[in-house]
Amino acid sequence: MKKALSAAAAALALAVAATACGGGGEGAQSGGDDPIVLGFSQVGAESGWRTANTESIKQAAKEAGIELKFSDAQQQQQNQIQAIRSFIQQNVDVIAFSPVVESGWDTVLLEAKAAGIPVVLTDRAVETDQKDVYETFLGSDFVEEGRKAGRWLVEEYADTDDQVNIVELQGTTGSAPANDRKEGFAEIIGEHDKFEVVASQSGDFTRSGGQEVMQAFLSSHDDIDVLYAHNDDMALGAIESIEAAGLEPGEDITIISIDGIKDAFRAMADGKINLVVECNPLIGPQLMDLVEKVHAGEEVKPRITVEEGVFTQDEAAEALPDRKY
Ligand code: GZL
Repeated sequence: MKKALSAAAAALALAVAATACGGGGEGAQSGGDDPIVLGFSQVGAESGWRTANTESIKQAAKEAGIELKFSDAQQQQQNQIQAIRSFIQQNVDVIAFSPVVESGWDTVLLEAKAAGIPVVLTDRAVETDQKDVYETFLGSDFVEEGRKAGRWLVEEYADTDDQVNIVELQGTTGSAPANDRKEGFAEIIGEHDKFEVVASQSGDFTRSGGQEVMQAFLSSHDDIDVLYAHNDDMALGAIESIEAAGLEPGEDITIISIDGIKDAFRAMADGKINLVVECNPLIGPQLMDLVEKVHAGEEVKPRITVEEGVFTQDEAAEALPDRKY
């Protein structure tokens, strides 16, 4: 009897499960098993970091069974705003994006809020006075990344009282990483009079931008001691200009960079970059976890930062084989 009963119970359980799984396809509202639909607006494809970030997001969505609608804004805010509006029209379940610049998002964020679609910020933050227009921010502490760069430089030049002339390759004008990395670095070196930023200009986070702006720096300054680049791609572009000028990158000009892509580790191992401050792009799994929680109406922390380190030249060769981006 017991055996027969358990077989009937199993059959009933199976029938219920099948119904739940079938869900009638009415979508998430019916509690059915339809995949979460995530609209994601990406900054662009400007750097090695961005490529790795995109790959991490696409792979994580696939593994999580989340339907990803992905849009590449080619570093134009207007394209991101249009993509977000399109996601709203498609009535996606969640919207996530990395805002190319900090300001100018209030209107479209209020539109998403009015449509009842939760928004998750990743990688870069926005400036807004509006309340509750996004659920959480997942990304790095860019001010701290700038401080890490500054602290290493102060230590590296502790034994000299000579003037230290610094040129700075800034990231995309108006972007959170450019603003914050500049702020954090200035906060630390500003405590020591010997450090002077003699030139600072945006290279837009690209290799070509870094090469062009560094060329201009070299043509107007013949006493550059340090290059502080807000990302590896600009540092790698700048190295080409430094070598073209007959100078030794990493020797004649100390180079500090941020991100930690493989090419930067290779350059460090070759003695051409002196320090890399890591900025972790592999946040896809954490993002999908947040998307699921937000979709389920669960509480999430207002800000989630990612773990990242600092790598000196003598650590580069050993670390390179384990680098994932
Ligand atoms: C940082 C990210 C920056 C990277 C650049 O989280 O927004 O944008 O440092 C990328 O390489 O272009």
